[in-house]
Amino acid sequence: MQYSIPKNFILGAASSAWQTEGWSGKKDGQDSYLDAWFKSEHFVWHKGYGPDIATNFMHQFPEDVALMADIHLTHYRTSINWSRFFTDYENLVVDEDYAQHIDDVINALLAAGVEPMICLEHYELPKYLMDKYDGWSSKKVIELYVAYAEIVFKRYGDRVKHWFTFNEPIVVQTRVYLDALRWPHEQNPKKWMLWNFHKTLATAKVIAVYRSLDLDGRVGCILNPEMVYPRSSSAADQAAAHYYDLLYNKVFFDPMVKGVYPDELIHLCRENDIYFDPTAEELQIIKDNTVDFLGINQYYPKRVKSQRFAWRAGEPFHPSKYYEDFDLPGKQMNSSRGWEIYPQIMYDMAMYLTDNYPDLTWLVAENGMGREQETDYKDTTGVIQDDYRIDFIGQHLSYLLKAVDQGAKCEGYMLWAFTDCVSPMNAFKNRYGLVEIDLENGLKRQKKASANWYRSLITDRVLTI
Ligand code: BGP
Repeated sequence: MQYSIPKNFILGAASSAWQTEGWSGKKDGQDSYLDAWFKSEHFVWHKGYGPDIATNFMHQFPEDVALMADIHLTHYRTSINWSRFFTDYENLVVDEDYAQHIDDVINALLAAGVEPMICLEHYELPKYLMDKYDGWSSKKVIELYVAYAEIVFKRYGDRVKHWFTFNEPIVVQTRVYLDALRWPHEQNPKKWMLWNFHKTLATAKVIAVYRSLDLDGRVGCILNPEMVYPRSSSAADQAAAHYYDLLYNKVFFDPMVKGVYPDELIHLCRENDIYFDPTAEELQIIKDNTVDFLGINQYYPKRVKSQRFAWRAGEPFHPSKYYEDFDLPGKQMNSSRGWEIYPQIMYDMAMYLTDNYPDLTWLVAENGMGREQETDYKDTTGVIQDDYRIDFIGQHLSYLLKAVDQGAKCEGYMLWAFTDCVSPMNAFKNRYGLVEIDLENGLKRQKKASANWYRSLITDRVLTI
Protein backbone atom coordinates (compact mmCIF):
# COMPACT_ATOMS: atom_id res chain seq x y z
CA MET A 1 0.00 0.00 0.00
CA GLN A 2 1.31 3.48 -0.86
CA TYR A 3 0.42 6.82 0.69
CA SER A 4 1.61 10.10 -0.72
CA ILE A 5 2.74 12.71 1.77
CA PRO A 6 1.73 16.33 1.15
CA LYS A 7 4.62 18.59 0.10
CA ASN A 8 4.61 20.83 3.17
CA PHE A 9 3.80 18.10 5.69
CA ILE A 10 6.29 18.42 8.57
CA LEU A 11 8.46 15.34 9.04
CA GLY A 12 10.71 15.91 12.00
CA ALA A 13 11.92 14.50 15.28
CA ALA A 14 11.82 15.53 18.91
CA SER A 15 13.60 15.35 22.24
CA SER A 16 14.04 17.62 25.24
CA ALA A 17 16.82 19.53 26.99
CA TRP A 18 16.98 17.45 30.17
CA GLN A 19 16.89 14.19 28.25
CA THR A 20 19.85 15.06 26.03
CA GLU A 21 22.03 17.89 27.37
CA GLY A 22 23.80 16.38 30.36
CA TRP A 23 24.85 18.40 33.37
CA SER A 24 28.10 19.82 32.01
CA GLY A 25 28.30 23.48 33.05
CA LYS A 26 25.31 23.20 35.38
CA LYS A 27 25.72 25.50 38.36
CA ASP A 28 24.81 24.95 41.99
CA GLY A 29 21.11 25.34 42.61
CA GLN A 30 20.11 24.74 38.98
CA ASP A 31 18.25 21.48 39.66
CA SER A 32 14.91 20.90 37.97
CA TYR A 33 11.89 18.96 39.12
CA LEU A 34 13.22 15.97 37.16
CA ASP A 35 16.68 16.21 38.76
CA ALA A 36 15.02 16.22 42.17
CA TRP A 37 12.90 13.24 41.30
CA PHE A 38 15.81 11.33 39.76
CA LYS A 39 17.91 12.02 42.84
CA SER A 40 15.09 10.74 45.07
CA GLU A 41 14.68 7.05 45.81
CA HIS A 42 13.09 6.30 42.46
CA PHE A 43 16.02 7.00 40.19
CA VAL A 44 17.32 4.30 37.86
CA TRP A 45 20.66 4.84 36.13
CA HIS A 46 21.29 2.44 33.20
CA LYS A 47 24.76 0.85 33.15
CA GLY A 48 26.02 3.91 34.99
CA TYR A 49 24.51 6.39 32.50
CA GLY A 50 21.85 8.87 33.55
CA PRO A 51 20.90 12.50 33.02
CA ASP A 52 24.30 13.69 34.25
CA ILE A 53 25.80 12.62 30.91
CA ALA A 54 22.62 12.12 28.87
CA THR A 55 23.70 12.26 25.20
CA ASN A 56 26.14 15.10 25.94
CA PHE A 57 24.14 17.24 23.51
CA MET A 58 25.59 20.24 25.32
CA HIS A 59 28.89 19.57 23.55
CA GLN A 60 28.04 17.14 20.76
CA PHE A 61 25.06 18.98 19.24
CA PRO A 62 27.00 19.93 16.07
CA GLU A 63 27.30 16.21 15.23
CA ASP A 64 23.59 15.72 15.87
CA VAL A 65 22.59 18.69 13.76
CA ALA A 66 24.76 17.40 10.91
CA LEU A 67 22.91 14.08 11.13
CA MET A 68 19.56 15.87 11.11
CA ALA A 69 20.59 17.62 7.91
CA ASP A 70 21.77 14.32 6.46
CA ILE A 71 18.38 12.73 7.22
CA HIS A 72 16.65 15.87 5.86
CA LEU A 73 14.52 16.47 8.95
CA THR A 74 12.28 19.43 8.26
CA HIS A 75 11.92 20.32 11.97
CA TYR A 76 13.55 19.50 15.28
CA ARG A 77 11.84 19.99 18.62
CA THR A 78 13.59 20.41 21.91
CA SER A 79 13.13 22.46 25.07
CA ILE A 80 14.95 25.17 26.95
CA ASN A 81 15.71 23.92 30.43
CA TRP A 82 14.11 26.62 32.60
CA SER A 83 16.07 25.45 35.62
CA ARG A 84 19.33 26.13 33.77
CA PHE A 85 18.30 29.36 32.09
CA PHE A 86 18.70 31.44 35.26
CA THR A 87 21.13 31.61 38.13
CA ASP A 88 18.47 33.51 40.10
CA TYR A 89 14.86 32.63 39.27
CA GLU A 90 13.25 35.47 41.21
CA ASN A 91 15.44 38.30 39.97
CA LEU A 92 15.61 36.73 36.53
CA VAL A 93 19.39 36.67 36.27
CA VAL A 94 20.12 34.81 33.04
CA ASP A 95 22.86 32.19 32.95
CA GLU A 96 24.64 33.64 29.93
CA ASP A 97 26.64 30.45 29.27
CA TYR A 98 23.47 28.39 28.99
CA ALA A 99 21.63 31.10 27.03
CA GLN A 100 24.53 31.20 24.58
CA HIS A 101 24.31 27.41 24.17
CA ILE A 102 20.66 27.81 23.15
CA ASP A 103 21.67 30.53 20.67
CA ASP A 104 24.31 28.21 19.22
CA VAL A 105 21.86 25.31 18.86
CA ILE A 106 19.22 27.48 17.16
CA ASN A 107 21.78 28.99 14.78
CA ALA A 108 23.23 25.58 13.93
CA LEU A 109 19.77 24.18 13.17
CA LEU A 110 18.84 27.08 10.93
CA ALA A 111 22.16 26.93 9.10
CA ALA A 112 21.48 23.23 8.46
CA GLY A 113 18.00 23.94 7.07
CA VAL A 114 16.18 22.42 10.06
CA GLU A 115 13.42 24.53 11.65
CA PRO A 116 13.58 24.65 15.44
CA MET A 117 10.49 24.15 17.60
CA ILE A 118 11.03 25.09 21.22
CA CYS A 119 9.13 24.07 24.33
CA LEU A 120 9.49 26.22 27.45
CA GLU A 121 8.95 23.45 30.01
CA HIS A 122 9.46 19.75 29.46
CA TYR A 123 9.20 18.76 33.16
CA GLU A 124 12.01 21.26 33.88
CA LEU A 125 10.34 23.36 36.58
CA PRO A 126 13.18 24.64 38.81
CA LYS A 127 13.38 22.67 42.06
CA TYR A 128 13.90 25.99 43.86
CA LEU A 129 10.41 27.09 42.82
CA MET A 130 8.98 23.74 43.86
CA ASP A 131 10.58 24.05 47.30
CA LYS A 132 9.83 27.71 47.88
CA TYR A 133 6.37 28.10 46.33
CA ASP A 134 5.09 24.54 46.02
CA GLY A 135 5.56 24.73 42.24
CA TRP A 136 2.46 25.29 40.16
CA SER A 137 0.28 25.62 43.27
CA SER A 138 1.41 29.22 43.33
CA LYS A 139 0.44 32.24 41.24
CA LYS A 140 3.94 33.58 41.88
CA VAL A 141 5.35 30.71 39.81
CA ILE A 142 3.01 31.65 36.96
CA GLU A 143 4.33 35.20 37.15
CA LEU A 144 7.97 34.04 37.09
CA TYR A 145 7.28 31.63 34.24
CA VAL A 146 5.65 34.34 32.13
CA ALA A 147 8.64 36.61 32.79
CA TYR A 148 10.96 33.76 31.72
CA ALA A 149 8.94 33.29 28.52
CA GLU A 150 9.16 36.99 27.71
CA ILE A 151 12.95 37.00 28.06
CA VAL A 152 13.19 33.91 25.86
CA PHE A 153 10.87 35.34 23.18
CA LYS A 154 12.84 38.58 23.06
CA ARG A 155 16.13 36.76 22.77
CA TYR A 156 15.27 34.00 20.28
CA GLY A 157 11.92 35.06 18.78
CA ASP A 158 13.53 36.54 15.68
CA ARG A 159 14.65 33.04 14.68
CA VAL A 160 12.28 30.56 16.35
CA LYS A 161 8.75 30.58 14.92
CA HIS A 162 7.12 27.63 16.69
CA TRP A 163 6.78 27.73 20.48
CA PHE A 164 5.16 25.45 23.01
CA THR A 165 4.44 26.38 26.61
CA PHE A 166 4.53 22.87 28.14
CA ASN A 167 5.18 19.30 27.20
CA GLU A 168 2.38 17.09 28.58
CA PRO A 169 1.26 19.55 31.26
CA ILE A 170 -0.91 16.95 33.01
CA VAL A 171 1.80 14.40 33.70
CA VAL A 172 3.76 15.60 36.71
CA GLN A 173 0.79 16.41 38.94
CA THR A 174 -0.93 13.18 37.93
CA ARG A 175 2.05 11.11 39.03
CA VAL A 176 2.59 13.20 42.16
CA TYR A 177 -0.80 14.32 43.46
CA LEU A 178 -3.24 11.77 42.06
CA ASP A 179 -1.16 8.64 42.14
CA ALA A 180 1.50 9.68 44.72
CA LEU A 181 4.09 7.71 42.73
CA ARG A 182 6.77 10.42 42.54
CA TRP A 183 8.63 12.84 44.70
CA PRO A 184 7.27 14.55 46.80
CA HIS A 185 4.64 11.78 47.12
CA GLU A 186 1.67 13.77 48.30
CA GLN A 187 -1.83 12.55 47.51
CA ASN A 188 -3.83 15.70 46.94
CA PRO A 189 -6.43 15.66 44.12
CA LYS A 190 -7.41 19.29 44.67
CA LYS A 191 -3.82 20.30 44.01
CA TRP A 192 -3.86 18.12 40.89
CA MET A 193 -6.72 20.15 39.48
CA LEU A 194 -5.17 23.42 40.60
CA TRP A 195 -1.93 22.61 38.75
CA ASN A 196 -3.98 21.72 35.65
CA PHE A 197 -5.66 25.11 35.88
CA HIS A 198 -2.52 27.10 36.61
CA LYS A 199 -0.66 25.59 33.64
CA THR A 200 -3.62 26.48 31.41
CA LEU A 201 -3.66 30.02 32.79
CA ALA A 202 0.12 30.27 32.38
CA THR A 203 -0.24 29.19 28.74
CA ALA A 204 -2.83 31.91 28.10
CA LYS A 205 -0.66 34.54 29.78
CA VAL A 206 2.41 33.51 27.78
CA ILE A 207 0.36 33.71 24.57
CA ALA A 208 -0.75 37.23 25.55
CA VAL A 209 2.86 38.27 26.10
CA TYR A 210 3.94 36.74 22.79
CA ARG A 211 1.22 38.62 20.92
CA SER A 212 2.14 41.89 22.62
CA LEU A 213 5.68 41.52 21.26
CA ASP A 214 4.40 41.41 17.70
CA LEU A 215 6.63 38.52 16.69
CA ASP A 216 6.15 36.57 13.54
CA GLY A 217 5.42 33.06 14.88
CA ARG A 218 2.95 31.04 16.92
CA VAL A 219 2.51 29.60 20.38
CA GLY A 220 0.79 26.40 21.43
CA CYS A 221 1.10 23.64 23.95
CA ILE A 222 1.95 19.93 23.66
CA LEU A 223 -0.79 17.73 25.10
CA ASN A 224 -0.85 13.98 25.54
CA PRO A 225 -4.53 13.14 25.11
CA GLU A 226 -5.34 9.46 25.26
CA MET A 227 -7.77 8.08 22.70
CA VAL A 228 -10.31 6.39 24.96
CA TYR A 229 -12.05 3.18 23.92
CA PRO A 230 -14.89 1.80 26.06
CA ARG A 231 -15.06 -1.97 26.54
CA SER A 232 -18.54 -2.15 24.98
CA SER A 233 -21.43 -0.05 23.74
CA SER A 234 -23.25 -0.40 27.06
CA ALA A 235 -24.28 2.92 28.62
CA ALA A 236 -22.09 2.22 31.68
CA ASP A 237 -18.93 1.58 29.64
CA GLN A 238 -19.63 4.59 27.42
CA ALA A 239 -20.00 6.76 30.51
CA ALA A 240 -16.66 5.50 31.84
CA ALA A 241 -14.98 6.58 28.58
CA HIS A 242 -16.81 9.90 28.65
CA TYR A 243 -15.57 10.77 32.16
CA TYR A 244 -12.03 9.68 31.37
CA ASP A 245 -12.03 11.92 28.32
CA LEU A 246 -13.46 14.84 30.30
CA LEU A 247 -10.99 14.60 33.18
CA TYR A 248 -7.79 13.82 31.30
CA ASN A 249 -8.33 15.26 27.80
CA LYS A 250 -10.97 17.99 27.70
CA VAL A 251 -9.62 19.48 30.92
CA PHE A 252 -6.87 21.00 28.73
CA PHE A 253 -8.39 20.92 25.26
CA ASP A 254 -11.48 22.98 25.97
CA PRO A 255 -9.93 25.96 27.76
CA MET A 256 -6.87 26.04 25.49
CA VAL A 257 -8.75 25.72 22.20
CA LYS A 258 -12.24 27.07 22.92
CA GLY A 259 -11.28 29.39 25.76
CA VAL A 260 -13.79 27.93 28.22
CA TYR A 261 -14.05 24.97 30.58
CA PRO A 262 -16.90 22.53 29.94
CA ASP A 263 -19.80 23.19 32.37
CA GLU A 264 -19.88 19.52 33.18
CA LEU A 265 -16.25 19.57 34.30
CA ILE A 266 -16.83 22.60 36.54
CA HIS A 267 -19.81 20.86 38.08
CA LEU A 268 -17.84 17.66 38.60
CA CYS A 269 -14.98 19.58 40.25
CA ARG A 270 -17.34 21.29 42.67
CA GLU A 271 -19.11 18.05 43.48
CA ASN A 272 -15.81 16.31 44.23
CA ASP A 273 -14.23 19.20 46.11
CA ILE A 274 -11.44 19.72 43.57
CA TYR A 275 -12.64 23.07 42.25
CA PHE A 276 -9.88 25.54 41.49
CA ASP A 277 -11.71 28.82 42.18
CA PRO A 278 -10.67 30.93 39.19
CA THR A 279 -11.31 34.66 39.24
CA ALA A 280 -13.43 36.23 36.51
CA GLU A 281 -10.31 37.99 35.27
CA GLU A 282 -8.38 34.71 34.98
CA LEU A 283 -11.21 33.11 33.00
CA GLN A 284 -11.23 36.11 30.70
CA ILE A 285 -7.47 35.78 30.06
CA ILE A 286 -8.01 32.13 29.09
CA LYS A 287 -10.89 33.12 26.83
CA ASP A 288 -8.91 35.86 25.08
CA ASN A 289 -5.72 33.87 24.52
CA THR A 290 -6.42 30.50 22.97
CA VAL A 291 -3.59 28.56 21.31
CA ASP A 292 -2.40 29.12 17.75
CA PHE A 293 -1.85 25.38 17.35
CA LEU A 294 -1.32 22.25 19.44
CA GLY A 295 1.23 19.47 19.56
CA ILE A 296 -0.31 16.06 20.23
CA ASN A 297 1.74 13.20 21.70
CA GLN A 298 0.40 9.76 20.83
CA TYR A 299 1.76 6.41 21.94
CA TYR A 300 -1.01 4.01 23.02
CA PRO A 301 -4.79 3.69 23.39
CA LYS A 302 -6.66 3.93 26.69
CA ARG A 303 -9.22 1.19 27.26
CA VAL A 304 -11.79 1.52 30.01
CA LYS A 305 -14.85 -0.16 31.46
CA SER A 306 -17.40 0.89 34.04
CA GLN A 307 -16.37 1.16 37.68
CA ARG A 308 -17.73 -1.76 39.69
CA PHE A 309 -17.25 -0.25 43.12
CA ALA A 310 -19.00 2.72 44.66
CA TRP A 311 -16.67 5.49 45.85
CA ARG A 312 -16.64 5.54 49.63
CA ALA A 313 -17.42 8.81 51.36
CA GLY A 314 -14.25 10.46 52.61
CA GLU A 315 -11.99 8.66 50.14
CA PRO A 316 -9.69 11.13 48.30
CA PHE A 317 -10.98 11.88 44.81
CA HIS A 318 -9.43 10.05 41.88
CA PRO A 319 -10.77 10.02 38.29
CA SER A 320 -11.02 6.22 38.60
CA LYS A 321 -14.16 6.92 40.61
CA TYR A 322 -15.73 6.85 37.15
CA TYR A 323 -13.87 4.09 35.31
CA GLU A 324 -11.67 1.01 35.56
CA ASP A 325 -8.90 0.02 33.18
CA PHE A 326 -9.95 -2.61 30.69
CA ASP A 327 -7.42 -5.23 29.62
CA LEU A 328 -8.24 -6.06 25.99
CA PRO A 329 -7.69 -9.77 25.35
CA GLY A 330 -5.15 -10.46 22.60
CA LYS A 331 -3.87 -6.89 22.38
CA GLN A 332 -0.53 -6.27 20.68
CA MET A 333 2.08 -5.06 23.16
CA ASN A 334 5.42 -3.32 23.14
CA SER A 335 6.76 -5.46 25.94
CA SER A 336 9.82 -3.25 26.48
CA ARG A 337 7.62 -0.36 27.58
CA GLY A 338 4.42 -2.13 28.63
CA TRP A 339 2.34 -0.06 26.19
CA GLU A 340 -0.28 -1.44 23.83
CA ILE A 341 0.44 -0.92 20.14
CA TYR A 342 -2.67 0.20 18.25
CA PRO A 343 -1.83 2.37 15.22
CA GLN A 344 -5.46 3.27 14.63
CA ILE A 345 -5.21 5.79 17.49
CA MET A 346 -3.69 8.17 14.94
CA TYR A 347 -6.78 8.15 12.75
CA ASP A 348 -9.23 8.11 15.65
CA MET A 349 -7.51 11.01 17.44
CA ALA A 350 -7.47 13.01 14.20
CA MET A 351 -11.21 12.43 13.82
CA TYR A 352 -11.82 13.27 17.50
CA LEU A 353 -10.03 16.60 16.99
CA THR A 354 -11.85 17.31 13.73
CA ASP A 355 -15.22 16.64 15.38
CA ASN A 356 -14.62 18.47 18.66
CA TYR A 357 -12.26 21.28 17.61
CA PRO A 358 -12.82 21.80 13.86
CA ASP A 359 -10.80 25.02 13.68
CA LEU A 360 -7.74 23.66 15.45
CA THR A 361 -4.46 23.22 13.57
CA TRP A 362 -2.24 20.59 15.16
CA LEU A 363 0.65 18.25 14.58
CA VAL A 364 1.81 15.01 16.11
CA ALA A 365 4.53 16.23 18.46
CA GLU A 366 5.59 12.73 19.57
CA ASN A 367 5.06 9.15 18.50
CA GLY A 368 7.66 6.41 18.54
CA MET A 369 8.81 3.08 19.83
CA GLY A 370 11.12 2.32 22.74
CA ARG A 371 13.01 -0.94 22.70
CA GLU A 372 15.33 -2.67 25.17
CA GLN A 373 18.52 -4.47 24.12
CA GLU A 374 18.63 -2.94 20.68
CA THR A 375 22.28 -3.90 20.29
CA ASP A 376 21.04 -7.48 19.75
CA TYR A 377 19.81 -6.25 16.37
CA LYS A 378 23.19 -5.08 15.07
CA ASP A 379 24.18 -6.47 11.69
CA THR A 380 27.74 -7.48 10.83
CA THR A 381 28.66 -3.87 10.10
CA GLY A 382 27.39 -2.81 13.53
CA VAL A 383 24.23 -1.04 12.30
CA ILE A 384 21.05 -1.63 14.33
CA GLN A 385 18.43 -3.14 12.03
CA ASP A 386 15.34 -1.78 13.76
CA ASP A 387 12.66 -3.12 11.41
CA TYR A 388 10.21 -3.14 14.35
CA ARG A 389 10.57 0.68 14.56
CA ILE A 390 10.16 1.15 10.81
CA ASP A 391 7.03 -0.98 10.98
CA PHE A 392 5.72 0.97 14.01
CA ILE A 393 6.25 4.38 12.38
CA GLY A 394 4.91 3.23 9.02
CA GLN A 395 1.72 1.83 10.52
CA HIS A 396 1.06 4.90 12.64
CA LEU A 397 1.85 7.31 9.84
CA SER A 398 -0.42 5.48 7.42
CA TYR A 399 -3.42 6.05 9.70
CA LEU A 400 -2.45 9.68 10.13
CA LEU A 401 -2.11 10.24 6.38
CA LYS A 402 -5.49 8.64 5.83
CA ALA A 403 -6.99 11.22 8.23
CA VAL A 404 -5.13 14.07 6.51
CA ASP A 405 -6.51 12.88 3.19
CA GLN A 406 -9.98 13.14 4.71
CA GLY A 407 -9.40 16.74 5.81
CA ALA A 408 -7.86 16.48 9.29
CA LYS A 409 -5.99 19.72 10.05
CA CYS A 410 -2.79 17.93 10.97
CA GLU A 411 0.32 19.61 9.64
CA GLY A 412 2.97 17.07 10.51
CA TYR A 413 4.59 14.23 12.37
CA MET A 414 7.49 14.48 14.83
CA LEU A 415 9.14 11.23 15.79
CA TRP A 416 10.25 10.57 19.36
CA ALA A 417 13.19 10.63 19.39
CA PHE A 418 15.99 11.84 17.15
CA THR A 419 18.75 10.12 19.09
CA ASP A 420 18.48 7.62 21.91
CA CYS A 421 18.11 9.65 25.09
CA VAL A 422 17.52 9.53 28.82
CA SER A 423 14.03 8.54 29.85
CA PRO A 424 12.69 9.78 33.17
CA MET A 425 11.52 6.20 33.74
CA ASN A 426 14.66 4.19 33.07
CA ALA A 427 17.56 6.29 31.80
CA PHE A 428 18.88 4.65 28.61
CA LYS A 429 17.30 1.21 29.00
CA ASN A 430 14.61 1.82 26.38
CA ARG A 431 15.99 3.22 23.13
CA TYR A 432 13.78 5.40 20.93
CA GLY A 433 16.24 7.03 18.53
CA LEU A 434 16.68 7.01 14.79
CA VAL A 435 20.31 7.43 15.80
CA GLU A 436 22.04 5.16 18.29
CA ILE A 437 24.04 6.63 21.16
CA ASP A 438 26.67 3.97 21.71
CA LEU A 439 27.34 4.07 25.45
CA GLU A 440 30.21 1.58 25.15
CA ASN A 441 32.01 3.72 22.55
CA GLY A 442 32.22 7.22 23.93
CA LEU A 443 28.63 8.15 23.04
CA LYS A 444 29.35 7.62 19.36
CA ARG A 445 26.43 8.51 17.09
CA GLN A 446 25.43 5.89 14.55
CA LYS A 447 22.38 5.91 12.30
CA LYS A 448 20.05 2.94 12.68
CA ALA A 449 18.30 1.39 9.66
CA SER A 450 15.25 3.50 10.55
CA ALA A 451 17.25 6.70 10.00
CA ASN A 452 17.88 5.81 6.35
CA TRP A 453 14.28 4.71 5.95
CA TYR A 454 13.03 8.02 7.42
CA ARG A 455 15.38 9.93 5.12
CA SER A 456 13.86 8.28 2.03
CA LEU A 457 10.39 8.94 3.37
CA ILE A 458 11.18 12.65 3.72
CA THR A 459 12.87 13.02 0.35
CA ASP A 460 10.48 10.83 -1.68
CA ARG A 461 7.29 11.90 0.13
CA VAL A 462 5.83 8.43 -0.28
CA LEU A 463 5.06 5.94 2.46
CA THR A 464 5.02 2.32 1.37
CA ILE A 465 3.87 -0.31 3.86
C1 BGP B 1 6.66 11.21 26.53
C2 BGP B 1 7.58 12.31 27.01
C3 BGP B 1 8.98 12.17 26.53
C4 BGP B 1 9.50 10.75 26.42
C5 BGP B 1 8.45 9.77 25.89
C6 BGP B 1 8.83 8.31 25.97
O1 BGP B 1 5.54 11.11 27.32
O2 BGP B 1 7.12 13.56 26.58
O3 BGP B 1 9.78 13.00 27.34
O4 BGP B 1 10.20 10.34 27.52
O5 BGP B 1 7.22 9.96 26.54
O6 BGP B 1 8.46 7.77 27.20
P1 BGP B 1 9.46 7.03 28.18
O7 BGP B 1 10.74 7.78 28.14
O8 BGP B 1 8.81 7.13 29.53
O9 BGP B 1 9.55 5.62 27.71
